[in-house]
Amino acid sequence: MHYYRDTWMEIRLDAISENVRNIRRHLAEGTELMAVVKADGYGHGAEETAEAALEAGAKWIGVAMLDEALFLRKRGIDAPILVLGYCPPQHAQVAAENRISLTAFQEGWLEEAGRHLTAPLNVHIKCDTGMGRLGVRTLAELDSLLAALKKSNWIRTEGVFTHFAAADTLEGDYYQKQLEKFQAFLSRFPERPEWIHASNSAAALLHPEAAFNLVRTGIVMYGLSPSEEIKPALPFPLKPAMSLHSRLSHVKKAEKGAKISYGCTYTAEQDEWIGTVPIGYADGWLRDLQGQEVLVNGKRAPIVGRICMDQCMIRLPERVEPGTLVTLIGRQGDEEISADEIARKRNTINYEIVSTLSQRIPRIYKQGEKIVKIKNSLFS
Ligand code: PMH
Repeated sequence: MHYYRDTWMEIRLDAISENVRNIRRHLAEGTELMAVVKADGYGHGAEETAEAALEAGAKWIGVAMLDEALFLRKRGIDAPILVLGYCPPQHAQVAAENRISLTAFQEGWLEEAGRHLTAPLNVHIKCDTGMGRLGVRTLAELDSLLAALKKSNWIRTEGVFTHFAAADTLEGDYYQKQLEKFQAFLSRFPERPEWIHASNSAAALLHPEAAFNLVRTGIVMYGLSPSEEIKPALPFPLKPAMSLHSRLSHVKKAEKGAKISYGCTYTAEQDEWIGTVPIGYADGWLRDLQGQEVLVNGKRAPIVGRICMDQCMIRLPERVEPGTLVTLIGRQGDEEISADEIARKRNTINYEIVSTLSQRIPRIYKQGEKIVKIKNSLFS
């Protein structure tokens, strides 16, 4: 696989493996790990991330939708997969045929899914203990769901789960409330399903003792903290897997007073060296990153003027050669620009930064310094 543009993302698969091994070491004996690889592995590549996580000991794969699960099956991933989000019941048979487990929380859904099934389907019951997104909300609702499940011919209750809304804060009251509510839901099961899970990354790392027999970790697998607040409380150092790079396509001297980019929002205050970087908002390098710094020869250089669709301009500390490496996320020498720094600049969270870098950016997969795979979605 080739790519011909001077902008690329590097994904360190060995970093993902190391993060997964560290999480597993931290978990209580008997707690397994579900690698959450929805949204193309938070932008890192679902297939590659799933493979690295499974090799490092993950038992389950978690995705948001059936299409993502089917993609992984097509790519030969054989591990158990759970669709964490809603799947329309008329597609239950497709899930069953591909040994994909679905999330269930409505009686009507069970009835409708049952009408489409001609093979066994595994479901995990979702309890809403305070996230307010999906799930049964009362014990009575759960009781009637369990009664409906008992009558179903093809549907087997393989798991039960909930999702925490505020595990990524140091103040643990809401987490505790949700945990207690989940315990109450669990007590209604005449027989405990095989898999019981609640924890996301933050809960898995901060409360490993309450992890039941499965945790669903996404962000820490990729080497990023669930929040800035809990970063200092994390039990081991995380290794960010993703870095983002480019090369200067043009270097010029802008005379004092020269304007840069659409809208002429930047004016050179003196004679300045300006470099052009071939990455823009259509790559997910959005316009609100104007002013953000990038790394050139180990030094910080700010983005000046508006970010265009495919390019942006930076003010260089000195004249450098066209073709010089530009690091937008990652390390050069002693300087580092983290996904957290980009998130702060954009007033958002690191999850959003890594998962919205567009598929137009080629992905270079590495084990250590060795390139093991190149993916360019424009050609696949
Ligand atoms: N389980 C469910 C149901 C999720 O929705 C997510 C992440 C995870 C586990 C993993 O969380 P982590 O990455 O913090 O470990 N879901 C989302 C979301 O919907 N928006 O941001 C993260």
